[in-house]
Amino acid sequence: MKADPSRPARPRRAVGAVSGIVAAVAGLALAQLTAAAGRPEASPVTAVGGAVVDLTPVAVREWAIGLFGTADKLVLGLGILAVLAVAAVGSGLLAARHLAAGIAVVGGFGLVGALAALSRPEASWRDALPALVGALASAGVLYLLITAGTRPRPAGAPQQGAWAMDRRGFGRLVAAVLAVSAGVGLGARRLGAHGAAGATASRADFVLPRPTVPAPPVPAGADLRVPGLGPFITGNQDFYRVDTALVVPRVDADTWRLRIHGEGVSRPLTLDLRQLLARPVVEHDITLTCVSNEVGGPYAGNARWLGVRLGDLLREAGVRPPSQGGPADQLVARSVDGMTIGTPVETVMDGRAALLAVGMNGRPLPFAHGFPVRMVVPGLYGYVSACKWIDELRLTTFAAYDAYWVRRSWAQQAPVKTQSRIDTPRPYAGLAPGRVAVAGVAWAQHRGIDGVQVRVDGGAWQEARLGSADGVDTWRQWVWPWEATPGRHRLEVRATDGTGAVQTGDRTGTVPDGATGWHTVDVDVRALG
Ligand SMILES: Nc1nc2c(c(=O)[nH]1)N[C@H]1C(S)=C(S)[C@@H](COP(=O)(O)O)O[C@H]1N2
Ligand SMILES: [Mo]
Repeated sequence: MKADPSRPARPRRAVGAVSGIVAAVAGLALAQLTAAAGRPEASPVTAVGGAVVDLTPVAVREWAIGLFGTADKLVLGLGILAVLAVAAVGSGLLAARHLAAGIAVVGGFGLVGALAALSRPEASWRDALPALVGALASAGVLYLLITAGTRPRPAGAPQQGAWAMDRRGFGRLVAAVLAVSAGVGLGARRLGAHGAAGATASRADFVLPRPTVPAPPVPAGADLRVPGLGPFITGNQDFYRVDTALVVPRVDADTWRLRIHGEGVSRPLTLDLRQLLARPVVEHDITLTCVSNEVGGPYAGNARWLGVRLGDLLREAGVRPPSQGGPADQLVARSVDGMTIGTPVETVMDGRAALLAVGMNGRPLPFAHGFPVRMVVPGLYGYVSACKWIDELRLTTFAAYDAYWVRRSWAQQAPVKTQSRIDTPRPYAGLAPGRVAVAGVAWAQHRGIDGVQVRVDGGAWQEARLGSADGVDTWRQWVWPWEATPGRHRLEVRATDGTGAVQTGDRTGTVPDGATGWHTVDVDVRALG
Protein backbone atom coordinates (compact mmCIF):
# COMPACT_ATOMS: atom_id res chain seq x y z
CA MET A 1 0.00 0.00 0.00
CA LYS A 2 1.25 3.48 -0.82
CA ALA A 3 1.83 5.74 2.16
CA ASP A 4 -0.38 8.79 2.16
CA PRO A 5 1.38 11.55 4.14
CA SER A 6 -1.85 13.42 4.88
CA ARG A 7 -3.53 10.33 6.48
CA PRO A 8 -0.81 8.43 8.27
CA ALA A 9 -2.39 5.22 9.56
CA ARG A 10 0.05 4.21 12.25
CA PRO A 11 0.39 7.43 14.30
CA ARG A 12 -3.31 8.04 13.86
CA ARG A 13 -3.98 4.62 15.34
CA ALA A 14 -1.61 5.26 18.21
CA VAL A 15 -3.28 8.60 18.94
CA GLY A 16 -6.67 6.87 18.82
CA ALA A 17 -5.73 4.02 21.18
CA VAL A 18 -4.02 6.30 23.71
CA SER A 19 -6.85 8.83 23.58
CA GLY A 20 -9.44 6.11 24.12
CA ILE A 21 -7.70 4.74 27.22
CA VAL A 22 -6.99 8.18 28.70
CA ALA A 23 -10.58 9.31 28.07
CA ALA A 24 -11.89 6.18 29.83
CA VAL A 25 -9.60 6.74 32.82
CA ALA A 26 -10.76 10.36 33.11
CA GLY A 27 -14.41 9.36 32.79
CA LEU A 28 -14.15 6.59 35.39
CA ALA A 29 -12.38 8.87 37.86
CA LEU A 30 -15.11 11.49 37.58
CA ALA A 31 -17.81 8.82 37.80
CA GLN A 32 -16.22 7.53 41.04
CA LEU A 33 -16.14 11.05 42.45
CA THR A 34 -19.79 11.63 41.57
CA ALA A 35 -20.75 8.27 43.10
CA ALA A 36 -18.77 8.97 46.26
CA ALA A 37 -20.64 12.27 46.63
CA GLY A 38 -23.96 10.38 46.45
CA ARG A 39 -24.20 6.59 46.88
CA PRO A 40 -21.02 4.49 46.39
CA GLU A 41 -23.26 1.68 45.05
CA ALA A 42 -24.07 3.92 42.05
CA SER A 43 -20.52 3.79 40.67
CA PRO A 44 -20.91 2.37 37.15
CA VAL A 45 -18.35 -0.41 37.68
CA THR A 46 -20.07 -1.51 40.90
CA ALA A 47 -23.54 -1.20 39.38
CA VAL A 48 -22.64 -3.18 36.26
CA GLY A 49 -20.88 -5.75 38.47
CA GLY A 50 -23.98 -6.05 40.65
CA ALA A 51 -26.19 -6.48 37.60
CA VAL A 52 -23.83 -9.16 36.25
CA VAL A 53 -23.97 -10.99 39.60
CA ASP A 54 -27.78 -10.88 39.61
CA LEU A 55 -28.08 -12.01 35.99
CA THR A 56 -25.42 -14.74 36.09
CA PRO A 57 -26.95 -18.21 35.58
CA VAL A 58 -26.59 -20.48 38.64
CA ALA A 59 -24.30 -22.95 36.87
CA VAL A 60 -21.84 -20.19 35.91
CA ARG A 61 -21.95 -18.70 39.39
CA GLU A 62 -21.27 -22.03 41.09
CA TRP A 63 -18.44 -22.66 38.63
CA ALA A 64 -16.91 -19.25 39.34
CA ILE A 65 -17.21 -19.70 43.13
CA GLY A 66 -15.63 -23.14 42.80
CA LEU A 67 -12.80 -21.74 40.71
CA PHE A 68 -12.10 -18.42 42.44
CA GLY A 69 -13.63 -18.96 45.91
CA THR A 70 -14.06 -15.72 47.82
CA ALA A 71 -11.84 -13.93 45.23
CA ASP A 72 -14.80 -14.15 42.83
CA LYS A 73 -15.62 -10.46 43.38
CA LEU A 74 -12.06 -9.37 42.64
CA VAL A 75 -12.07 -11.46 39.46
CA LEU A 76 -15.39 -9.91 38.41
CA GLY A 77 -14.05 -6.39 39.01
CA LEU A 78 -10.90 -7.12 36.99
CA GLY A 79 -13.03 -8.67 34.24
CA ILE A 80 -15.16 -5.55 33.96
CA LEU A 81 -12.04 -3.36 33.84
CA ALA A 82 -10.55 -5.59 31.13
CA VAL A 83 -13.72 -5.29 29.02
CA LEU A 84 -13.67 -1.52 29.58
CA ALA A 85 -10.01 -1.29 28.53
CA VAL A 86 -10.69 -3.15 25.29
CA ALA A 87 -13.76 -1.01 24.62
CA ALA A 88 -11.77 2.15 25.41
CA VAL A 89 -9.09 1.29 22.87
CA GLY A 90 -11.82 0.41 20.36
CA SER A 91 -13.68 3.67 20.86
CA GLY A 92 -10.42 5.59 20.53
CA LEU A 93 -9.46 3.84 17.29
CA LEU A 94 -12.92 4.52 15.95
CA ALA A 95 -12.81 8.14 17.06
CA ALA A 96 -9.51 8.68 15.26
CA ARG A 97 -11.26 7.75 11.98
CA HIS A 98 -14.71 9.00 12.82
CA LEU A 99 -14.84 11.29 15.83
CA ALA A 100 -18.63 11.28 16.18
CA ALA A 101 -18.82 7.48 16.04
CA GLY A 102 -16.16 7.09 18.74
CA ILE A 103 -17.98 9.56 20.96
CA ALA A 104 -21.25 7.73 20.35
CA VAL A 105 -19.66 4.50 21.63
CA VAL A 106 -18.52 6.28 24.81
CA GLY A 107 -22.05 7.61 25.22
CA GLY A 108 -23.39 4.08 24.79
CA PHE A 109 -21.19 2.80 27.63
CA GLY A 110 -22.37 5.67 29.80
CA LEU A 111 -25.94 4.69 29.09
CA VAL A 112 -25.27 1.05 30.02
CA GLY A 113 -23.67 2.19 33.28
CA ALA A 114 -26.59 4.52 34.03
CA LEU A 115 -29.20 1.84 33.31
CA ALA A 116 -27.32 -0.67 35.46
CA ALA A 117 -27.25 1.82 38.34
CA LEU A 118 -30.97 2.56 37.93
CA SER A 119 -31.79 -1.15 37.98
CA ARG A 120 -30.07 -1.72 41.34
CA PRO A 121 -32.15 -2.17 44.50
CA GLU A 122 -33.30 1.02 46.14
CA ALA A 123 -32.00 3.15 43.23
CA SER A 124 -33.25 6.67 42.55
CA TRP A 125 -32.80 8.76 39.37
CA ARG A 126 -29.72 10.33 40.96
CA ASP A 127 -27.90 7.02 40.66
CA ALA A 128 -27.73 7.53 36.88
CA LEU A 129 -25.56 10.62 37.37
CA PRO A 130 -22.13 9.03 37.98
CA ALA A 131 -22.22 7.09 34.69
CA LEU A 132 -23.63 10.03 32.74
CA VAL A 133 -21.19 12.57 34.18
CA GLY A 134 -18.36 10.10 33.59
CA ALA A 135 -19.40 9.49 29.97
CA LEU A 136 -19.68 13.22 29.34
CA ALA A 137 -16.18 13.81 30.71
CA SER A 138 -14.87 10.85 28.76
CA ALA A 139 -16.40 12.12 25.52
CA GLY A 140 -14.96 15.59 26.14
CA VAL A 141 -11.47 14.24 26.74
CA LEU A 142 -11.72 12.00 23.70
CA TYR A 143 -12.73 14.98 21.55
CA LEU A 144 -9.91 17.09 22.92
CA LEU A 145 -7.21 14.47 22.46
CA ILE A 146 -8.29 13.27 19.03
CA THR A 147 -8.61 16.78 17.59
CA ALA A 148 -5.30 17.81 19.16
CA GLY A 149 -3.56 14.64 18.01
CA THR A 150 -4.82 14.55 14.44
CA ARG A 151 -5.17 18.23 13.55
CA PRO A 152 -3.74 19.00 10.08
CA ARG A 153 -0.26 20.53 10.17
CA PRO A 154 -0.15 24.29 9.66
CA ALA A 155 1.18 25.04 6.17
CA GLY A 156 4.94 25.42 6.04
CA ALA A 157 5.58 23.70 9.34
CA PRO A 158 8.70 21.57 9.31
CA GLN A 159 8.08 18.07 7.92
CA GLN A 160 8.54 16.05 11.06
CA GLY A 161 6.18 13.13 11.46
CA ALA A 162 2.66 13.47 10.35
CA TRP A 163 0.85 14.94 13.23
CA ALA A 164 0.01 18.47 13.73
CA MET A 165 0.72 18.64 17.37
CA ASP A 166 4.13 17.15 17.79
CA ARG A 167 4.54 14.03 19.90
CA ARG A 168 5.77 16.00 22.84
CA GLY A 169 2.75 18.30 22.89
CA PHE A 170 0.35 15.38 22.70
CA GLY A 171 2.27 13.57 25.41
CA ARG A 172 2.04 16.61 27.67
CA LEU A 173 -1.69 16.84 27.13
CA VAL A 174 -2.10 13.14 27.96
CA ALA A 175 0.01 13.52 31.09
CA ALA A 176 -2.04 16.54 32.18
CA VAL A 177 -5.34 14.67 31.76
CA LEU A 178 -3.96 11.64 33.65
CA ALA A 179 -2.69 13.87 36.46
CA VAL A 180 -6.07 15.56 36.83
CA SER A 181 -7.78 12.13 36.74
CA ALA A 182 -5.48 10.84 39.48
CA GLY A 183 -6.39 13.86 41.59
CA VAL A 184 -10.08 13.28 40.97
CA GLY A 185 -9.71 9.56 41.79
CA LEU A 186 -7.93 10.40 45.04
CA GLY A 187 -10.65 12.89 45.89
CA ALA A 188 -13.23 10.17 45.27
CA ARG A 189 -11.47 7.86 47.73
CA ARG A 190 -11.27 10.57 50.37
CA LEU A 191 -14.92 11.46 49.91
CA GLY A 192 -15.90 7.76 50.02
CA ALA A 193 -14.11 7.29 53.35
CA HIS A 194 -15.75 10.47 54.64
CA GLY A 195 -19.18 9.21 53.56
CA ALA A 196 -18.74 6.01 55.58
CA ALA A 197 -17.36 7.91 58.58
CA GLY A 198 -20.77 8.10 60.28
CA ALA A 199 -21.23 4.34 60.03
CA THR A 200 -17.67 3.63 61.17
CA ALA A 201 -18.09 5.93 64.16
CA SER A 202 -21.46 4.39 65.04
CA ARG A 203 -19.82 0.96 65.12
CA ALA A 204 -16.90 2.20 67.20
CA ASP A 205 -19.33 3.80 69.67
CA PHE A 206 -21.65 0.81 69.83
CA VAL A 207 -21.41 -0.89 73.20
CA LEU A 208 -22.71 -4.46 73.07
CA PRO A 209 -25.50 -5.06 75.55
CA ARG A 210 -24.82 -7.50 78.34
CA PRO A 211 -26.63 -10.78 77.67
CA THR A 212 -29.72 -11.35 79.83
CA VAL A 213 -29.12 -15.03 79.15
CA PRO A 214 -25.35 -15.62 78.73
CA ALA A 215 -24.16 -18.74 76.94
CA PRO A 216 -22.30 -21.19 79.17
CA PRO A 217 -18.58 -21.29 78.45
CA VAL A 218 -17.56 -23.55 75.57
CA PRO A 219 -16.83 -26.97 77.16
CA ALA A 220 -13.12 -27.57 77.64
CA GLY A 221 -13.02 -30.65 75.41
CA ALA A 222 -14.80 -29.06 72.42
CA ASP A 223 -11.49 -27.90 70.99
CA LEU A 224 -9.33 -30.97 70.32
CA ARG A 225 -6.30 -28.81 69.47
CA VAL A 226 -5.11 -31.10 66.72
CA PRO A 227 -2.50 -29.39 64.50
CA GLY A 228 -4.12 -28.63 61.15
CA LEU A 229 -7.59 -28.40 62.65
CA GLY A 230 -9.02 -24.87 63.03
CA PRO A 231 -10.25 -23.53 66.38
CA PHE A 232 -13.70 -24.55 67.65
CA ILE A 233 -14.82 -20.90 67.56
CA THR A 234 -13.96 -19.26 64.25
CA GLY A 235 -12.40 -15.81 64.60
CA ASN A 236 -14.34 -12.94 63.00
CA GLN A 237 -11.39 -12.26 60.68
CA ASP A 238 -11.31 -15.90 59.53
CA PHE A 239 -15.08 -16.35 59.20
CA TYR A 240 -16.11 -17.17 55.62
CA ARG A 241 -18.01 -14.46 53.78
CA VAL A 242 -20.63 -15.15 51.12
CA ASP A 243 -22.84 -12.39 49.73
CA THR A 244 -23.69 -10.53 46.54
CA ALA A 245 -22.44 -7.14 47.77
CA LEU A 246 -19.62 -5.70 45.64
CA VAL A 247 -19.21 -2.85 48.11
CA VAL A 248 -19.82 -3.88 51.72
CA PRO A 249 -22.81 -1.84 52.90
CA ARG A 250 -21.79 0.49 55.72
CA VAL A 251 -24.95 1.11 57.66
CA ASP A 252 -25.06 3.86 60.27
CA ALA A 253 -26.37 2.28 63.48
CA ASP A 254 -27.77 5.64 64.59
CA THR A 255 -30.15 5.93 61.65
CA TRP A 256 -30.85 2.17 61.25
CA ARG A 257 -34.47 1.06 61.52
CA LEU A 258 -36.15 -2.34 61.32
CA ARG A 259 -39.71 -2.58 60.03
CA ILE A 260 -41.88 -5.61 60.82
CA HIS A 261 -45.12 -5.89 58.87
CA GLY A 262 -47.18 -8.09 56.58
CA GLU A 263 -49.80 -10.80 56.76
CA GLY A 264 -51.00 -11.62 60.25
CA VAL A 265 -48.98 -8.82 61.86
CA SER A 266 -51.57 -7.27 64.15
CA ARG A 267 -49.07 -4.82 65.68
CA PRO A 268 -46.60 -3.64 63.01
CA LEU A 269 -43.34 -2.42 64.52
CA THR A 270 -40.61 -0.03 63.49
CA LEU A 271 -37.64 -0.21 65.83
CA ASP A 272 -34.34 1.59 66.11
CA LEU A 273 -31.34 -0.18 67.59
CA ARG A 274 -31.90 1.05 71.13
CA GLN A 275 -35.56 -0.05 71.05
CA LEU A 276 -34.62 -3.45 69.65
CA LEU A 277 -32.05 -4.00 72.39
CA ALA A 278 -34.45 -2.95 75.14
CA ARG A 279 -35.65 -6.58 74.91
CA PRO A 280 -33.92 -9.56 76.55
CA VAL A 281 -30.62 -10.27 74.84
CA VAL A 282 -29.37 -13.84 74.55
CA GLU A 283 -26.04 -15.35 73.64
CA HIS A 284 -25.84 -18.58 71.66
CA ASP A 285 -23.21 -20.56 69.77
CA ILE A 286 -24.30 -21.34 66.21
CA THR A 287 -22.45 -22.86 63.28
CA LEU A 288 -23.32 -21.12 60.02
CA THR A 289 -22.97 -22.96 56.73
CA CYS A 290 -23.53 -22.02 53.10
CA VAL A 291 -25.61 -24.06 50.68
CA SER A 292 -22.91 -23.40 48.04
CA ASN A 293 -20.40 -25.36 50.09
CA GLU A 294 -19.12 -28.38 48.18
CA VAL A 295 -18.46 -31.55 50.17
CA GLY A 296 -15.21 -30.79 52.02
CA GLY A 297 -15.53 -27.06 51.24
CA PRO A 298 -14.61 -24.09 53.44
CA TYR A 299 -17.96 -22.25 53.79
CA ALA A 300 -18.69 -23.13 57.40
CA GLY A 301 -17.90 -21.14 60.53
CA ASN A 302 -18.82 -21.24 64.19
CA ALA A 303 -19.40 -18.15 66.31
CA ARG A 304 -20.88 -16.96 69.58
CA TRP A 305 -23.76 -14.71 68.56
CA LEU A 306 -25.48 -12.10 70.71
CA GLY A 307 -28.94 -10.85 69.89
CA VAL A 308 -32.68 -10.67 70.41
CA ARG A 309 -34.90 -13.73 69.97
CA LEU A 310 -36.71 -13.27 66.68
CA GLY A 311 -39.58 -15.58 67.66
CA ASP A 312 -40.41 -13.43 70.69
CA LEU A 313 -40.28 -10.27 68.61
CA LEU A 314 -42.69 -11.73 66.05
CA ARG A 315 -45.03 -12.79 68.85
CA GLU A 316 -44.90 -9.23 70.15
CA ALA A 317 -45.99 -8.07 66.69
CA GLY A 318 -48.98 -10.38 66.93
CA VAL A 319 -47.64 -13.08 64.60
CA ARG A 320 -48.81 -16.66 65.10
CA PRO A 321 -46.98 -19.57 63.47
CA PRO A 322 -48.95 -21.60 60.89
CA SER A 323 -49.35 -24.44 63.43
CA GLN A 324 -51.36 -22.01 65.57
CA GLY A 325 -53.44 -20.72 62.70
CA GLY A 326 -51.20 -17.89 61.51
CA PRO A 327 -51.78 -16.94 57.86
CA ALA A 328 -48.10 -16.40 56.94
CA ASP A 329 -45.68 -19.30 56.56
CA GLN A 330 -42.76 -17.29 55.16
CA LEU A 331 -40.74 -14.56 56.85
CA VAL A 332 -38.98 -12.46 54.21
CA ALA A 333 -35.99 -10.53 55.47
CA ARG A 334 -34.72 -7.69 53.29
CA SER A 335 -31.30 -6.06 53.52
CA VAL A 336 -30.34 -2.47 52.75
CA ASP A 337 -28.79 -3.70 49.49
CA GLY A 338 -31.98 -5.37 48.34
CA MET A 339 -31.20 -9.01 49.19
CA THR A 340 -34.29 -10.99 50.13
CA ILE A 341 -34.13 -14.14 52.26
CA GLY A 342 -37.18 -16.27 53.03
CA THR A 343 -37.37 -18.34 56.24
CA PRO A 344 -40.17 -20.62 57.48
CA VAL A 345 -42.13 -18.79 60.20
CA GLU A 346 -42.70 -22.12 61.93
CA THR A 347 -38.94 -22.70 62.30
CA VAL A 348 -38.24 -19.19 63.58
CA MET A 349 -40.99 -19.57 66.22
CA ASP A 350 -40.36 -23.17 67.32
CA GLY A 351 -38.21 -22.17 70.28
CA ARG A 352 -34.75 -22.51 68.77
CA ALA A 353 -32.30 -19.61 69.10
CA ALA A 354 -33.32 -17.77 65.92
CA LEU A 355 -31.68 -14.41 66.50
CA LEU A 356 -31.54 -10.85 65.31
CA ALA A 357 -27.85 -10.71 66.12
CA VAL A 358 -25.79 -7.63 66.90
CA GLY A 359 -22.72 -9.33 68.37
CA MET A 360 -20.29 -11.89 66.95
CA ASN A 361 -17.69 -13.37 69.29
CA GLY A 362 -17.94 -10.49 71.75
CA ARG A 363 -17.66 -7.73 69.13
CA PRO A 364 -20.25 -5.74 67.21
CA LEU A 365 -20.88 -7.49 63.89
CA PRO A 366 -18.10 -6.65 61.42
CA PHE A 367 -19.44 -4.60 58.47
CA ALA A 368 -18.81 -7.59 56.19
CA HIS A 369 -20.95 -9.80 58.42
CA GLY A 370 -23.97 -7.54 58.59
CA PHE A 371 -23.47 -4.60 60.99
CA PRO A 372 -25.58 -3.45 62.74
CA VAL A 373 -28.08 -6.33 62.71
CA ARG A 374 -28.34 -9.68 60.94
CA MET A 375 -30.37 -12.85 61.28
CA VAL A 376 -29.01 -16.25 62.31
CA VAL A 377 -31.19 -19.35 62.57
CA PRO A 378 -29.65 -22.62 63.77
CA GLY A 379 -30.29 -25.46 61.33
CA LEU A 380 -30.88 -23.53 58.09
CA TYR A 381 -28.42 -22.64 55.35
CA GLY A 382 -27.44 -18.96 55.24
CA TYR A 383 -29.37 -18.14 52.07
CA VAL A 384 -32.68 -19.03 53.77
CA SER A 385 -31.96 -17.61 57.22
CA ALA A 386 -28.99 -15.34 57.77
CA CYS A 387 -29.85 -11.97 56.19
CA LYS A 388 -27.08 -9.42 56.81
CA TRP A 389 -27.65 -5.61 56.96
CA ILE A 390 -31.31 -6.42 57.59
CA ASP A 391 -33.83 -3.57 57.56
CA GLU A 392 -37.20 -5.20 56.96
CA LEU A 393 -39.14 -8.29 58.00
CA ARG A 394 -42.26 -9.00 56.00
CA LEU A 395 -44.68 -11.84 56.66
CA THR A 396 -46.10 -13.58 53.63
CA THR A 397 -46.49 -17.07 52.19
CA PHE A 398 -44.14 -19.31 50.20
CA ALA A 399 -46.91 -19.58 47.60
CA ALA A 400 -47.01 -15.81 47.11
CA TYR A 401 -43.35 -14.87 47.09
CA ASP A 402 -39.98 -16.22 45.93
CA ALA A 403 -36.89 -14.69 47.54
CA TYR A 404 -33.70 -13.77 45.64
CA TRP A 405 -32.02 -17.19 45.44
CA VAL A 406 -35.29 -19.04 44.93
CA ARG A 407 -35.76 -17.04 41.73
CA ARG A 408 -32.35 -18.41 40.74
CA SER A 409 -33.10 -22.17 40.99
CA TRP A 410 -32.42 -22.72 44.70
CA ALA A 411 -34.96 -24.39 46.95
CA GLN A 412 -37.48 -22.38 48.99
CA GLN A 413 -36.67 -24.38 52.09
CA ALA A 414 -33.23 -25.65 52.96
CA PRO A 415 -32.45 -27.23 56.32
CA VAL A 416 -28.73 -27.94 56.75
CA LYS A 417 -27.71 -31.44 55.66
CA THR A 418 -25.52 -33.59 57.89
CA GLN A 419 -21.92 -33.12 56.76
CA SER A 420 -18.42 -34.00 57.87
CA ARG A 421 -15.03 -32.82 56.68
CA ILE A 422 -11.44 -34.04 56.94
CA ASP A 423 -9.27 -31.01 57.70
CA THR A 424 -6.03 -32.88 58.32
CA PRO A 425 -4.16 -34.47 56.60
CA ARG A 426 -4.58 -32.27 53.52
CA PRO A 427 -5.29 -33.85 50.12
CA TYR A 428 -2.16 -35.35 48.52
CA ALA A 429 -0.15 -34.75 51.69
CA GLY A 430 3.10 -36.70 51.80
CA LEU A 431 3.08 -38.55 55.14
CA ALA A 432 5.57 -40.71 57.00
CA PRO A 433 4.35 -44.16 58.04
CA GLY A 434 3.17 -44.56 61.63
CA ARG A 435 0.68 -42.69 63.79
CA VAL A 436 -1.21 -39.92 61.91
CA ALA A 437 -3.99 -37.85 63.51
CA VAL A 438 -6.88 -37.73 61.02
CA ALA A 439 -9.19 -34.94 62.18
CA GLY A 440 -11.92 -32.56 61.10
CA VAL A 441 -15.38 -31.23 61.90
CA ALA A 442 -18.92 -32.53 61.45
CA TRP A 443 -22.19 -30.58 61.57
CA ALA A 444 -25.92 -31.15 61.58
CA GLN A 445 -27.21 -27.94 63.11
CA HIS A 446 -30.14 -28.27 65.51
CA ARG A 447 -29.97 -32.06 65.38
CA GLY A 448 -26.44 -32.34 66.74
CA ILE A 449 -23.69 -34.83 65.96
CA ASP A 450 -23.66 -38.19 67.76
CA GLY A 451 -20.87 -39.98 65.95
CA VAL A 452 -18.19 -39.73 63.27
CA GLN A 453 -16.62 -42.65 61.46
CA VAL A 454 -13.56 -42.89 59.25
CA ARG A 455 -12.47 -45.60 56.86
CA VAL A 456 -9.31 -46.24 54.88
CA ASP A 457 -9.32 -47.60 51.33
CA GLY A 458 -12.96 -48.63 51.55
CA GLY A 459 -12.31 -50.85 54.62
CA ALA A 460 -14.38 -51.11 57.80
CA TRP A 461 -15.70 -47.88 59.36
CA GLN A 462 -13.78 -46.89 62.48
CA GLU A 463 -15.25 -44.82 65.29
CA ALA A 464 -13.55 -41.40 65.68
CA ARG A 465 -13.23 -39.65 69.03
CA LEU A 466 -15.53 -36.62 69.27
CA GLY A 467 -14.82 -33.28 70.90
CA SER A 468 -17.29 -32.33 73.64
CA ALA A 469 -20.67 -31.15 72.34
CA ASP A 470 -21.46 -27.44 72.76
CA GLY A 471 -25.17 -28.03 72.18
CA VAL A 472 -26.93 -29.20 69.02
CA ASP A 473 -26.47 -26.00 67.04
CA THR A 474 -22.71 -26.16 66.58
CA TRP A 475 -20.29 -28.38 64.74
CA ARG A 476 -18.23 -30.98 66.55
CA GLN A 477 -14.55 -31.66 66.10
CA TRP A 478 -13.37 -35.27 65.74
CA VAL A 479 -10.07 -37.10 65.59
CA TRP A 480 -9.05 -40.64 64.64
CA PRO A 481 -5.55 -42.05 65.16
CA TRP A 482 -4.41 -43.87 62.05
CA GLU A 483 -1.47 -46.28 61.79
CA ALA A 484 -0.41 -45.24 58.30
CA THR A 485 1.35 -47.81 56.13
CA PRO A 486 3.42 -46.99 53.01
CA GLY A 487 1.46 -46.46 49.79
CA ARG A 488 -1.37 -44.33 48.46
CA HIS A 489 -4.44 -44.32 50.65
CA ARG A 490 -7.94 -42.96 50.52
CA LEU A 491 -9.51 -41.57 53.72
CA GLU A 492 -13.28 -41.12 53.97
CA VAL A 493 -15.52 -39.68 56.69
CA ARG A 494 -19.22 -39.81 57.56
CA ALA A 495 -21.25 -38.54 60.49
CA THR A 496 -24.32 -39.68 62.41
CA ASP A 497 -26.64 -36.90 63.55
CA GLY A 498 -28.58 -36.60 66.80
CA THR A 499 -31.60 -38.38 65.33
CA GLY A 500 -29.45 -41.43 64.55
CA ALA A 501 -29.46 -40.79 60.80
CA VAL A 502 -26.19 -41.62 59.07
CA GLN A 503 -24.83 -39.11 56.53
CA THR A 504 -25.56 -40.32 53.02
CA GLY A 505 -22.76 -41.28 50.67
CA ASP A 506 -24.84 -40.39 47.59
CA ARG A 507 -23.10 -37.54 45.81
CA THR A 508 -25.28 -34.61 44.80
CA GLY A 509 -24.25 -31.08 43.82
CA THR A 510 -24.98 -27.88 45.75
CA VAL A 511 -28.03 -26.82 43.69
CA PRO A 512 -30.90 -26.76 44.70
CA ASP A 513 -30.61 -27.43 48.46
CA GLY A 514 -27.06 -28.40 49.43
CA ALA A 515 -24.43 -30.99 48.50
CA THR A 516 -24.32 -34.53 49.88
CA GLY A 517 -21.68 -37.25 49.83
CA TRP A 518 -18.68 -38.29 51.90
CA HIS A 519 -15.57 -36.17 51.99
CA THR A 520 -12.62 -38.08 50.59
CA VAL A 521 -8.92 -37.29 50.95
CA ASP A 522 -6.14 -39.12 49.13
CA VAL A 523 -2.69 -39.19 50.74
CA ASP A 524 0.72 -40.62 49.98
CA VAL A 525 2.56 -42.46 52.76
CA ARG A 526 6.30 -42.88 52.14
CA ALA A 527 9.13 -44.06 54.31
CA LEU A 528 11.67 -41.23 54.55
CA GLY A 529 15.18 -41.69 53.17
N1 LIG B 1 -27.73 -9.04 52.70
C1 LIG B 1 -27.25 -10.28 52.44
N2 LIG B 1 -27.31 -11.21 53.40
C2 LIG B 1 -26.84 -12.46 53.17
C3 LIG B 1 -26.30 -12.81 51.92
C4 LIG B 1 -26.25 -11.80 50.92
O1 LIG B 1 -25.79 -12.01 49.79
N3 LIG B 1 -26.72 -10.54 51.23
N4 LIG B 1 -25.82 -14.07 51.72
C5 LIG B 1 -26.33 -15.13 52.58
C6 LIG B 1 -25.58 -16.37 52.46
S1 LIG B 1 -25.74 -17.24 51.02
C7 LIG B 1 -24.83 -16.86 53.49
S2 LIG B 1 -24.16 -18.40 53.41
C8 LIG B 1 -24.58 -16.06 54.71
C9 LIG B 1 -23.10 -15.90 54.94
O2 LIG B 1 -22.86 -15.09 56.05
P1 LIG B 1 -21.38 -14.60 56.34
O3 LIG B 1 -20.91 -13.88 55.10
O4 LIG B 1 -21.45 -13.73 57.53
O5 LIG B 1 -20.57 -15.85 56.59
O6 LIG B 1 -25.15 -14.77 54.61
C10 LIG B 1 -26.42 -14.72 54.03
N5 LIG B 1 -26.92 -13.38 54.17
MO1 LIG C 1 -24.85 -19.20 51.35
